[in-house]
Amino acid sequence: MAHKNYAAYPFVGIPTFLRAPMIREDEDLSDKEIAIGVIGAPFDEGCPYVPGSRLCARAVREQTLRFTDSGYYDQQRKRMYLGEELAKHRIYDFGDANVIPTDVEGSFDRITEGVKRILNQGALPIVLGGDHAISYPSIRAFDKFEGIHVLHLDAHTDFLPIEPGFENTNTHPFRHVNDMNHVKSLTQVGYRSIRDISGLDSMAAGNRVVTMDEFWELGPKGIAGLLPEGEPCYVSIDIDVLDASLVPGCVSAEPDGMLYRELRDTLTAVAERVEVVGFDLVEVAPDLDVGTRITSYLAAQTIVEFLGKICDQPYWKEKHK
Ligand SMILES: [Mn+2]
Repeated sequence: MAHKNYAAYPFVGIPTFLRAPMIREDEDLSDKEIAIGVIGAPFDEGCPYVPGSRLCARAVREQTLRFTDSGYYDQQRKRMYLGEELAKHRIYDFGDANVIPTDVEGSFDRITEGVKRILNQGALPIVLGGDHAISYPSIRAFDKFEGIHVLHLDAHTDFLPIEPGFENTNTHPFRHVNDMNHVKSLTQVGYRSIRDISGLDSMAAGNRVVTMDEFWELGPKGIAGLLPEGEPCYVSIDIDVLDASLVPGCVSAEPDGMLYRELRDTLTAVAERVEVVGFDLVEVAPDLDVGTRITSYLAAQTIVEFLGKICDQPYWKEKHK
């Protein structure tokens, strides 16, 4: 009689992303077929209030141990996703970029290098924050692309002006992104914080800023329709795009945000509309979370469902036969 695989229980084992094999820093990758590379960017010095998102990547990895090793079942579409990627072992966990406290620029350089290492394999990088400051070094890594579009899902626009000595907080990254030559457009969705006035600057800079009222008018497909069809796109997900009631483990949580299904359906529509070339998820602070770890769990589920939809697209299947 076959024995149950006890390692499948979430409290057993070393938490790499979906139990993917771990890649060492100096490892030769030439014999590996890597389609998806996960990297942690455990940096939270950009946080202006209560820190803690440096532990986001670790907590999200742990929550991914709750998913099965044969993919996930989509209740809307009544079928499995991610089965092939898991069965063929195409997902690898590249560990964490070496973040060193107070060495902001060095840490950012190592995040960029880590994302580039994944891109050099022709693989899709998934970057686990950290706070939102890490999207700057992550998106910077795509500079060899002819041009990418950036979709940013967040209650805030993170677009404060850059001043000497005040340029790398989690309220600055999209000001940097706005200035990158390889970034062809920036679309920011979910804007609603009444504390954040940087959205006005972003609009003035010509970016598309979508408030929650506009989100509800447009719907997920309408949001995806703001992006140019078939073009390469990087997606940055702040967990605070979800409503505050859903994300107790996020210090920047705001009311009047998305339901989970609204975020999921938006990401699905985006995966179907553009070619997703990478994404990040940031701002989960596990020590602030409740005992069920619901914020980390929602983050893990968001990533897993988005990845499943990306891997189901014709552009993906063509590239990874
Ligand atoms: Mn935010």
